[in-house]
Parts: sequence; structure tokens; C-alpha cells
Amino acid sequence: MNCRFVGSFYRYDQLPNDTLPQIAFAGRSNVGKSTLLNKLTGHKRLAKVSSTPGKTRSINFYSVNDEFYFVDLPGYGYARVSRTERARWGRLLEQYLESANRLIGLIVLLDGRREINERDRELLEWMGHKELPGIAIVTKADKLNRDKINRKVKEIESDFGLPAVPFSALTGAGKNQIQGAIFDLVRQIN
Ligand SMILES: Nc1nc2c(ncn2[C@@H]2O[C@H](COP(=O)(O)OP(=O)(O)OP(=O)(O)O)[C@@H](O)[C@H]2O)c(=O)[nH]1
Ligand SMILES: [Mg+2]
Repeated sequence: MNCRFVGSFYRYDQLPNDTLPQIAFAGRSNVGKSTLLNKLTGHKRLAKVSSTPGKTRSINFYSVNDEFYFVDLPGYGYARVSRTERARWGRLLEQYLESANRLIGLIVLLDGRREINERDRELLEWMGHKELPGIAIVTKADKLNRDKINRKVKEIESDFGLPAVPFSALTGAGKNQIQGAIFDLVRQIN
């Protein structure tokens, strides 16, 4: 994928408002959104990755093949920032999700080692309600055995009616399947 950074935005009214379709990455802070983005595009340091949660606090736009945007959303549920900062961040995320009329698909990342929490559930149910297509990614698959991964994948698929794909940034497992699913989303609107 030919991918270039377009910009970091801290306010909803600053976001690009052209007609290119958008595919967004959402999930809890530290789940691996920026890492997945780098792997998919083959750029090592396109999106900033950090072992400290709360790295991505803005909405970041990347243009892929000048055909669509990848949108790296701020992670939710990170406790160690001030309450005002967290509120601002949550509002930005909600505003984006509610108003982005060029959003054609949402990639929801879930950490394979952790339980699905209230915020994850809210997001997944909201997608169903909006009939927004997407995929769930079970991240950090290298830290889990095959049984655990399969159980997680089945749980997500049956609870939320969404295809789920395990992914590991270390081994690259799942990458081709995710790329394929993304191009399917883009093709569906063309
Ligand atoms: N073992 C393993 N570690 C991973 C994987 N993906 C991400 N990580 C690690 O998880 C940490 C968080 O990754 P990020 O990509 O920065 O997570 P993020 O979701 O963008 O986090 P925020 O920007 O804070 O919302 C980093 O230390 C990554 O190296 C994976 O597949 N396997
Ligand atoms: Mg990030």
C-alpha cells in the first residue's frame, strides 16, 4: 500500500472534508492500532507506536493510494490522563463516529489477552445499530495459544455478528486477510 501521512487533528472541524472514503481504526488505548497501521502499509514508523498507553490523542489521517483514508482514532479507556483531557478525547471520537459521512468501514481492535469491556461493547453494538460494515481484529495473537484465539474469534463473531481476524505484528499472521477485507470494503462502494 502506498500510504502517506496527511495530518493530525485535535478538533472535529479541522478534519479533511473531501469525498475520499474513510476506514477508521478504533480500540482501547495500547491495543495496537498504530502498530497494525504500520504493518498494513509496510511503513515502520508511519504511525507512532508506544508501550505507554495514550500515545495517539489526535485523529490522524493517512492517504492510501490516493484512493481512501486510513483514520487512526485516539484510543479509549486510558486512565492516566486528566479527566478534562479524557473527556475532550472521548468527545472527539464520538463526534467523529457520529458525523463522518465518508466513513465506510470500522476496524475494531480487541486485545486478545483482555476481556471485552463496556466501551468495546458499546462501539461494537453501535456499529450493528448503524449497519456500518467492519471487522474485529484480535491483536497480540503471538501472546496467546491457538485455542484461546479461536475461542475469542468465535465469541466476537457470535456476539456481534462481525467477522473477526487474529493478528500478530510480530509474526505478521492475519495481515493478508485484513488487507483483503479492507480492499473488499473499498471495492463495495465503488
Ligand atoms: N507482542 C505484540 N505486541 C504488540 C502487537 N501489536 C502491538 N504491540 C505492542 O503494544 C504496544 C501498543 O501499541 P500501539 O500500536 O502504540 O497501540 P495503540 O492502540 O496505537 O495505542 P494508543 O495510541 O495509545 O491508543 C506497543 O508496545 C506495541 O509494540 C502484537 O501483535 N504483538
Ligand atoms: Mg496509537
